[in-house]
Amino acid sequence: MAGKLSAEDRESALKPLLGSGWSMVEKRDAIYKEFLFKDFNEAFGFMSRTALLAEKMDHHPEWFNVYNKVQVTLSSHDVNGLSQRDIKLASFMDKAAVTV
Ligand code: HBI
Repeated sequence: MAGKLSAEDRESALKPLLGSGWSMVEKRDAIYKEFLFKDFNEAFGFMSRTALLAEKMDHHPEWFNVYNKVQVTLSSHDVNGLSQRDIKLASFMDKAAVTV
């Protein structure tokens, strides 16, 4: 499985995510985003679709949900930092969040 994001990856793939609401987590090589939905039904639909991809990827988010809010942290535990898997999952989540 590929390793931690290279400097080039961070410039080309991570930077656009940081420009679309994701932010770096303090003291961790991880990214964080808070998603807000109309209600719980939409939030859970987003989580359900994400969960299916996460399971298929064998790569899972760290997330917290209360009602219409989903707080997400992504990092690759096996490389102790960000990998392309996190980029893929974050990009999917951004799309899934607007197609509930
Ligand atoms: N999810 N975010 C994340 N990082 C991992 O390293 C990871 C995972 N889900 C499952 C998984 N690894 C398995 O390959 C085992 O390492 C648990």
